[in-house]
Amino acid sequence: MPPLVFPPDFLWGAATAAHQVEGDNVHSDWWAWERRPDTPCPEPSGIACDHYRRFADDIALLAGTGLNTYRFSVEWARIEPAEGTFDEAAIDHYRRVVETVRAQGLEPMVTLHHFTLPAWLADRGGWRAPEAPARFERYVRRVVAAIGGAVEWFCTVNEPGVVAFGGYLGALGFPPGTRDVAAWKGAIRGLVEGHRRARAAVRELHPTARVGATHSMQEWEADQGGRPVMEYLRRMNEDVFLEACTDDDFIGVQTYTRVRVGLPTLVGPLARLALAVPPLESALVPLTVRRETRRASEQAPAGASEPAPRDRGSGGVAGALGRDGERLTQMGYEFRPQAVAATVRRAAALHPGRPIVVTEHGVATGDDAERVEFIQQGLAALHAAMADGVPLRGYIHWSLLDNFEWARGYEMTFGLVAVDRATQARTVRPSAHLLGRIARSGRLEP
Ligand code: IFM
Repeated sequence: MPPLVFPPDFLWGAATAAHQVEGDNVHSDWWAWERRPDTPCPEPSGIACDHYRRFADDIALLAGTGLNTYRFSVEWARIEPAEGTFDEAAIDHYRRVVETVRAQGLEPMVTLHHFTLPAWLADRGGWRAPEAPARFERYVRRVVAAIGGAVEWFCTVNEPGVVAFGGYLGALGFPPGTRDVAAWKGAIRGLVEGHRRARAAVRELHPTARVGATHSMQEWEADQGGRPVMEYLRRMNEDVFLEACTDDDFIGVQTYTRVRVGLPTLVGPLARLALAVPPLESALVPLTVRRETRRASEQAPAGASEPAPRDRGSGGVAGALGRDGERLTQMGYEFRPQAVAATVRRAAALHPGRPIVVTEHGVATGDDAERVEFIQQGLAALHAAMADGVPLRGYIHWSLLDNFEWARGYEMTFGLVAVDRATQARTVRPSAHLLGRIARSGRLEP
């Protein structure tokens, strides 16, 4: 079999997000959330990977593998710790990060919002607050004015569907932890408007930059009965945002697995009816979310499910299988690297001709050989999609470092580079060398 060849200008990278790696993000909503007595987080983020101080070494490690792109986020809560007060030292810090990335010969891709909000905005309702989109735009203008000249790729909002579903419908243990459909829809509106304003601001200040949102997308599968619920969830978690992004310069796709929705056939038409009637929708959706969360914890091994409050779990069991015999990751997800090609194909069908970048794809595993397999199989499936005409421009792996996995704490290990929590020592894993070799040669050996 000949090698699979990728274009010479392909973006090959690894990603991080500020709160997950920097440490001491004390002015953010997550910092407060992790410390509440009823927090779902098994542990606080604390010093994380100390990346705020160690960024230059980490960027050098990334460059040393052979990758050519670093995707990272700038932290709103650091830059604007109190409303209207901008911290010049924090802005200067990110200027230095961008310079360091460039000095290493890497392409910087900057995410403007990756899950965290300044606590002052969260206290007013977060993305539901009427002023949130305008406040986001004001912050984005400060950032782009400071670093825009050296950055050609901007991601406005990371996984807006996850922010809304995970926090405002309370599905993933994210703040603010509200559990109602009105809050969820209010957050969706705020995130869509925030994205639009940020995109316009980037374009005005830096017309040659490429700007887009990064979307959490699943490879969905449903039986006949499950189809209405599946379509509803896909519309609310993915399509409302994808539709708001028809004018973006690129579509960022982030996929980790396949999700199956199955219900007895007779329930299908009833579910379709209920989801179209607002009062019934308000009752049905939280119920479905609870049911799915329970189902996940029944089928996954200890620690691989959505954790109950304060249930630290075991961090996943190697070789664990799901209810239908499928291989599971530490997160309790089906091990399905090729799911990313299904979602990239769907994004291409929804936005014909628009450039697509896989801005995240990765696996939580304690066995790096699985990560190697995940990368190889994912890239092979993506190559086939490109051969069919999908305009894919890059592949960015999640994550550069083992880091703070939100309401799952530090036990989920997604890193190309291992981080020793006690000493902060870094160890570059074989998967990083593999991805770097593919990046350098532009070839995936079969
Ligand atoms: O760690 C997260 C990241 O913050 C957003 N996308 C999914 C990753 C893995 O769960």
